[in-house]
Amino acid sequence: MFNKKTIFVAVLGTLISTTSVAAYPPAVPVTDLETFFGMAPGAISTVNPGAGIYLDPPVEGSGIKDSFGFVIGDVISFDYNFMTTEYPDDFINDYAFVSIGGQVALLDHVLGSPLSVSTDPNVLESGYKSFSFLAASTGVFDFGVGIVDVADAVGDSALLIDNIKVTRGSNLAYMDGFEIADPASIGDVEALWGGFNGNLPTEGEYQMLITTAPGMAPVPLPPAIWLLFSGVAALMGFSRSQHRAS
Ligand SMILES: [Ca+2]
Ligand SMILES: [Ca+2]
Repeated sequence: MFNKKTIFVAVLGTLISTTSVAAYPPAVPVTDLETFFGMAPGAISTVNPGAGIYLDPPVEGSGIKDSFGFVIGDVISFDYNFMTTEYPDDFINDYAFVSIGGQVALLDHVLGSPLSVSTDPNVLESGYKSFSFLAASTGVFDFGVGIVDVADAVGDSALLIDNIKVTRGSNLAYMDGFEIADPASIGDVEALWGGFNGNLPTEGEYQMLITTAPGMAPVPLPPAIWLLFSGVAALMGFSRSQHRAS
């Protein structure tokens, strides 16, 4: 669907750019997200981390999902980096969630992780972290990750995701690092080759970027940077025998 060889760089701070909106799908209403994940209406609001006067409703977002035959006790894990252009002092608490079999759980939020300034000074980020949860029953379930804007559709937030694994006992039962194919997605979701705001994939050469932006578009790096990233990837052992087809 997109050219995976294109190298991207962060524009979270300067997003809502006017030039690339048409090239990327926008975030979608929360009701569309709930349908996509097979959730009951209103499910995403049940994990809203806001409180008191700051309990603003989620308004729009994006997400990815995959499907797998789980056995009770399986451990699902992945790596994520929560990013936002919201100022924590404003208490606009955009949040990310996980979904398994239509059940929703909070992943992270603006006032959750300790956030630090990214390479883009307008972006705060958690840095790559690992998250895991247990499969509570046996069966084939969709599982996925999403992120939502609360209160309004400005002040965008995003997730980098990589290295989804399902571990059964000591065995790796499933793995998706987005090296081969893209997961099912809704809203503004991109497979990125290489780094984003200096964050390299935690597995392989590709990672997924999921945003709340109405057309937040990563922009290509100039060719010299492209080569630099290639070198870094090789040095860190991320090179592969072949890239995905464009
Ligand atoms: Ca927001
Ligand atoms: Ca990967």
